[in-house]
Amino acid sequence: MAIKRDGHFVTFGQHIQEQQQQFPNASGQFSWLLSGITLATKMIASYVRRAGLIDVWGDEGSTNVQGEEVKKLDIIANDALKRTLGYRGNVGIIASEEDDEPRVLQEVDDDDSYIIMFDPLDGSSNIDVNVSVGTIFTIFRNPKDIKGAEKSVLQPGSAQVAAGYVLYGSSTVLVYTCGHGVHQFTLDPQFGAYLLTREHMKMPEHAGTYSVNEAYLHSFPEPYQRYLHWSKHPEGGGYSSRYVGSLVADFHRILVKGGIFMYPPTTKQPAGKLRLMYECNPLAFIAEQAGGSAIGAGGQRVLDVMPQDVHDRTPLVIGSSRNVEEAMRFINEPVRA
Ligand code: P6P
Repeated sequence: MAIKRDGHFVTFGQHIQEQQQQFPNASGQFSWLLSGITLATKMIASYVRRAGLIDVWGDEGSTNVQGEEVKKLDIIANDALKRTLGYRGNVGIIASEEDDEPRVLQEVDDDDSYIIMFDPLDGSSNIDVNVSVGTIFTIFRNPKDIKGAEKSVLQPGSAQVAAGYVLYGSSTVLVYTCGHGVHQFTLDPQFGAYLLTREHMKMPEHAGTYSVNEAYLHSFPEPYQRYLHWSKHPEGGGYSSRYVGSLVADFHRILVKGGIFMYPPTTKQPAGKLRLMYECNPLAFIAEQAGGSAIGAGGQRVLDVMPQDVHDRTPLVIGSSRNVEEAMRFINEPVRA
């Protein structure tokens, strides 16, 4: 149910203004920036909701820097975000998962300049079969003392000033944090506005659900296999399994209901499949703000990882704090023969 304050719905714009008050020296530029992202996601939602009626199914014909088939909707989403953010005077650098290199929009040298990174349409291969997809974004300050976009974007996740995602699911929901809690908005197609529907979200400390692609079980490192065996065993966790195969959908379920998601290293992708900057950092920021945890390679907190390249990948274990602790007890153990 949409939340009301003094009898009125709370829009995303209003909420950002309220949050703005937490940043005494903010100049209102930040909310202008976020409104550019929400505008783009409304455009993306309109295409996603008409897939099949308009020609947005299938491949565009090229492969991206990740070596993945580019879907028609990937291009539309990428263009919508770059177009709406391109006119926001305080965006210094844009980095998209779809593009080879970070794109310097403008050399903005005042303090209020930002870097925006995004995965414009995560899980886009699910579009053709009507499964939820998502947009993931993260915002950093653009450091004045570092020259060159390639270097400026290489910041640890702990330096994020905001992060969020939009899930194009049974409804279109936007979830974001700017370090003061996690808040959810639902797009009202009649108003064309995102209305506050959950505020100060807290992930349940524990839940009996795990989420992983078990097809790769035999290529996971042995401690992960041991955890998964325990998690489903009646004398172990006795957990059930849910796996959509669209990261934003799997994460959102865990944010609301608890549980654990993992994408371990595999033989094919020993560094993990998921992208550190565009996927894991934003979701880790949200998870921790909601009381959960997010762990990357070598048991390191995702938000502490120092990126080497904007397209770095990482293994990911994310979710309810006690579920992650349980898993890490197995994963941190020495490999057994
Ligand atoms: P797999 C989608 O391609 C994606 O990047 C994430 O949305 C999702 O969690 C993951 O890949 C699914 O990967 O190997 O299970 O198909």
